[in-house]
Amino acid sequence: MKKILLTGFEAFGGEAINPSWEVVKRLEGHRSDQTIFITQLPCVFGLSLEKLYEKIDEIQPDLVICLGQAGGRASISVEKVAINWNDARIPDNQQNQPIDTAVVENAPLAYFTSLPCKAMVKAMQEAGLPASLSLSAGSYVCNHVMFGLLHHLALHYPRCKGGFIHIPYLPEQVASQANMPSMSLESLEKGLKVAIETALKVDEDLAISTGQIC
Ligand code: PCA
Repeated sequence: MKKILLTGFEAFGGEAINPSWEVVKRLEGHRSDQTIFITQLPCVFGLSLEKLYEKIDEIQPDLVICLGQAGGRASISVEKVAINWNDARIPDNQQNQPIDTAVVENAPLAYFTSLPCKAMVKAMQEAGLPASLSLSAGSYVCNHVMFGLLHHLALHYPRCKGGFIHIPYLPEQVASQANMPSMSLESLEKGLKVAIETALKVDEDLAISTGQIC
């Protein structure tokens, strides 16, 4: 029985919902060979990581995938890299706005995901869903959470795979905006199921090019 922890964020930046939490709620539950646990993270520097570490220590999962909204992106993007740098474009949900600070002092400058990211992207593409590899999770709360996750796993849970997936807006978030990409909850759910299955079964990532966004 594999234990999987999925996280989604609360809404931020003036939005009423966050698609990452909407889709994660649909994925919770037991299946024959796996249990998916979910938790919502606050869109707050520091506090988001405290909550994530608490859940990981409680559940002791085999796989952790954190999800977040990337408004403006058109595909489900599996993040390759997390950097040890906070640089907030807008204040978080508790009005913190760190500029040019480390996520974790005296830690590596960056981590690569331990997910088989190319295999996950390819599997979603083959299932007919727009998916790509992303080379930057930004420098806001999502990158902060991804970096903290990979540092925590490297130090305390080296056998647990972890990483981050950014997802587009939901259609209702962009209904009045011309030319803003979105993806339906049904497609997001389908894509993430494929991504999770692939993350569980593939240990060595594919040596192929899948198409990247920078
Ligand atoms: N997206 C933000 C933080 C929370 C979320 O869903 C980000 O990309 O940093």
